Amino acid sequence: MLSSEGVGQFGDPRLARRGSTVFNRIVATGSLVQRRVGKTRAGELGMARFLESPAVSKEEIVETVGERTARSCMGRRVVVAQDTTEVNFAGREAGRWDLGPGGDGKSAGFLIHAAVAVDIESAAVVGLADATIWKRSGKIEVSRQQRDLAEKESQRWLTTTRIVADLLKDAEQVVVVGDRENDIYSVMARRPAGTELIVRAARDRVLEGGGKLFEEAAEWRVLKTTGVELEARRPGEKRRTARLQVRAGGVRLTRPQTADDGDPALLALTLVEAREVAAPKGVTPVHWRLLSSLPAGTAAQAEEIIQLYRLRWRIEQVFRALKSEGLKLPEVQMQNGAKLLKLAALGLAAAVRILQLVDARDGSKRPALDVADEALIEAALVIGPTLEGKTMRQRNPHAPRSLGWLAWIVARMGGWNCYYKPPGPKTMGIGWHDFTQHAAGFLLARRQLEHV
Ligand SMILES: [Mn+2]
Repeated sequence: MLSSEGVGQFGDPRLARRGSTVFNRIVATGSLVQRRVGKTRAGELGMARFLESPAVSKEEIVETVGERTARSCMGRRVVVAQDTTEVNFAGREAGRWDLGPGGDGKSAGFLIHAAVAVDIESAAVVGLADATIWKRSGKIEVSRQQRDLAEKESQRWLTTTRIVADLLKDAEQVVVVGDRENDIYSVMARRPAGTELIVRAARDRVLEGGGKLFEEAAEWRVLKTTGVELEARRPGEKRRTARLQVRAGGVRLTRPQTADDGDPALLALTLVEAREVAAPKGVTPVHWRLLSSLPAGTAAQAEEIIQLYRLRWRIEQVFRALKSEGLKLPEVQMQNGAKLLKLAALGLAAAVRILQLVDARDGSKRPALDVADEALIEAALVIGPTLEGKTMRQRNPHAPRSLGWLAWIVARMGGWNCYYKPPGPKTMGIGWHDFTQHAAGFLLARRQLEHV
């Protein structure tokens, strides 16, 4: 089996093969619906058996994908964006669906906390580093219980940061980035060695000497005004360039009463404030207060922190590809909760893969090893030339072994004719599926020749 497309060993080569097939079919069809992914009755049953098998766990799927991401991150500077998202099946009762309650306490739902590695240089998604997928237990009614739950769920930020730090220890730099939910004193205070952090501040914390965090920055002078590209966050919205006033300085946060006594009484961090000026009518102006372990002694350093925080949009894009656009996880009809959570793990990995393929088609110079292992690349070196035509337009213009080169081959296999518009996610998905099948055939034949 091709290790690069495996989603786990599961202690059984047949399950490993089945998992790989299901994963590739999800990417190819852009769907999580059993009938579409399975295609035939046999395919449907294969998918059902895979998800039902007690030997298949969402943890092994996530770990397998995470190890691949770790290899791709070696020697690179990466932002690891982490965030929680809820998958909510509105209008369906939690009990009947064998799930826990969603955030509204009524409808069935579950949670995904994911960490996605993003290349700092190119803003490309490198891969899924880690994910925890779980359902809430019991009803959320009592306020005390709600608090406990909130605390338990906030633990994820710390646990995930530690897993990421260990997993990506061979990266040149790891900057863990989180939104306002990540503004938890204990999480910031216990930052693992070898990682940096950027967190959007949610709380107006008390500083050493009695001042307040938000007032502090307001008094600083503007270091520079800079344009920052903001992606569209919802359909109908346009990508725009925001003009941000940048202020920065060092702050010393005091430990809040809610924090653990074991945490340090003071925490020295950098605060960067980015405030949008001249925002267009109808949009909420950007106002970010970012706490970071990185220095911001110069305007350039402060701007770098803002640019790194901005890369967080890529995890939002992954969640959208899994939920609303693309794979449409909340529309899946699968009443077995355990199966559904495994499907969510496969879907999350597939959403990342689809984004990577779409990123790659723009002629990336990054290594093809980001999405495929050495065996697949060797197969591509043989398959590639057979897809080239006589005219210049029909020749692969990219350097062999680059991601752009591999994406060209995948697009051709997906039916792209080298002319007109660039291949879309559908073409890339189908192409990826067909390419891995051809490559598997090629590698099998080569192995047999070697053993003659
Ligand atoms: Mn969030």
